[in-house]
Amino acid sequence: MKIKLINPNTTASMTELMGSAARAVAAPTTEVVLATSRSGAVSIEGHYDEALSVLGTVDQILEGDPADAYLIGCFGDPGLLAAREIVAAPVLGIAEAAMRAATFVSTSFSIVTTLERTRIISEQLVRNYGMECHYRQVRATDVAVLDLEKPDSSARAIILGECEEALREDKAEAIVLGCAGMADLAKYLEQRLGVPVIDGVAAAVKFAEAIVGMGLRTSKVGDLAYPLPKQYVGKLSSYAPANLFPTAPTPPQFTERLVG
Ligand code: 2AL
Repeated sequence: MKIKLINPNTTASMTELMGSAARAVAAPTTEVVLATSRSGAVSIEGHYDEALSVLGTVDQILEGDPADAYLIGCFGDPGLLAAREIVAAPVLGIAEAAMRAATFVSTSFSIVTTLERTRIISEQLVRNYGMECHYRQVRATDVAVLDLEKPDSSARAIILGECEEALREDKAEAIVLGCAGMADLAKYLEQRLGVPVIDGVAAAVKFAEAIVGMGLRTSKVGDLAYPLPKQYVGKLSSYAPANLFPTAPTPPQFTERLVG
């Protein structure tokens, strides 16, 4: 099967890093295709970065050969539900995949993430995914996303220290890594901490293989139905649904329903 792993930030070296993590766990019969967004921020560290990343992800989903599943490789899962609307193939976000994996191997996990300002994004995801009773805390390290890539940065030591605090203070039983750029740290941390350390990229690959293997597709009834056909104006006019993908049937107008 073909899994397309999309990096919603525009830093190609980070895509390669997550690609290595994805391929390390993928089945021999799985082809992992990598895609880096061509538009938007070099790193995603806030709501604005996230919101503007979504079009780059949409472009990557709609371009090229169709895949059997799509992965959004950023821990905020930016645009996840929008992406699920526009294709029937399963779309997985790495944050959701990591948290769900953590619940299979622990009863309480903490998330170790990047900047303090991204804490709220992770906390909102915890609530959205119904994870409140499975998690202990979001721990921000104030490590910038792009610093994760710098060989001479202290990022690795800082993250290890924060994970140790999570075990000691939160009594966490597992660690969820809160950034795709941490994908290469999972094994390093696990060996030192002695608890499961979950990288969402690897988790998303394995869940995607399972979901595709079960023949499951995204429901096109209700919330995740294809978008309604309508006009889009201004800079986004080319993103009008009818130009790009199948559209949902237009709902009856209120007056039509009254009449009939
Ligand atoms: C991320 C991530 O996974 N990729 C990115 O650019 N920003 N997440 C984060 N918490 O900083």
